[in-house]
Amino acid sequence: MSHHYSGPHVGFPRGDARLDLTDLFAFPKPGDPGRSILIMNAHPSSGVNPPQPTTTEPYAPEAVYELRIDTNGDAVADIGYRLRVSTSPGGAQTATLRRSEGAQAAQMGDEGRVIAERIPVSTGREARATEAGDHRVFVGRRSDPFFFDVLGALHDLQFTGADYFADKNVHSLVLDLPNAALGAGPVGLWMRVLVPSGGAGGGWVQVERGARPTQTVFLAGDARDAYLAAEPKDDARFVDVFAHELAHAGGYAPEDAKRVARTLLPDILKYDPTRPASYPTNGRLLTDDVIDVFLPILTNGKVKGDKVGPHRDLLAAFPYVGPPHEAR
Ligand SMILES: [Ca+2]
Ligand SMILES: [Ca+2]
Repeated sequence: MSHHYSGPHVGFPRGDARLDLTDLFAFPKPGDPGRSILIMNAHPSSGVNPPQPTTTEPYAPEAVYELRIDTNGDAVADIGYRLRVSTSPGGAQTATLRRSEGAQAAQMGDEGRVIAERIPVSTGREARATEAGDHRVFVGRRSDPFFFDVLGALHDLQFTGADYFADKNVHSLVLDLPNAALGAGPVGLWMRVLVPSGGAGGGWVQVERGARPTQTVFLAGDARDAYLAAEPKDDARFVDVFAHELAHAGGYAPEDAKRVARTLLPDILKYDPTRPASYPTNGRLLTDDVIDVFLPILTNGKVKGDKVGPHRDLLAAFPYVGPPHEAR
């Protein structure tokens, strides 16, 4: 992740851009330190390989898009915000957001207490917020806040500073919620997508997950499907996969590669709502230059950054992500 980066190499989950998670953001609400903003982005508006727009349908109606929260540091989710979307005959989508807790949150499923329903899935410039008790919710198409010279990355990290995402869109779930809804202390966050297993007994399979940007650069090989289906608590088994790529890309010695790989796993975004956000130490702001954090790690210091900085269409208030671009 960003799964944007993996797209050129390995494509979308099941070949379906709607199932692709791109980026996760978590930061204290500006001007209100008792609340937090969580943003889960999915379904990029454009694929890189082949370079063409993706489907105009925002979300897959059969899928569960979930923001997962670990409140006690064991890398097992204790809270899940579960988004399901339905499509009307006219093509417009509405969403239902549920909150699962405890043992239910640790399992795969779409159950949970309804936080908000009939949320209009926005596709235009206006961002209509849905008020739901002490939560405020937005679902819909927005300007993609991610910034990265993707084509430079594909040309052996020869960066020109061309921001591939400057005119791209994505689909955002934005939550404005009280810190108390996250538990009593620091949390671990990640995202996942479930789809029906199709088996006789019903049930679900996990086809996508992630938290930190830039993880799936490590997953060009056979481990990708296993990684996307896995739970963070089991991520130690991917240390060797990550280390192999670090040794290759950064020239790390084997033990150094393993040491660095362990800093990238489990794939969880740590967030303490009582402290300012700054990736990679605490949460992630929309303006954090995660690529410039990552490139020196990947290359063992040889490449410092991609010469691209944050977008200027971000909003100072809810939903914080900018209005969608007309051109897709
Ligand atoms: Ca837990
Ligand atoms: Ca950058």
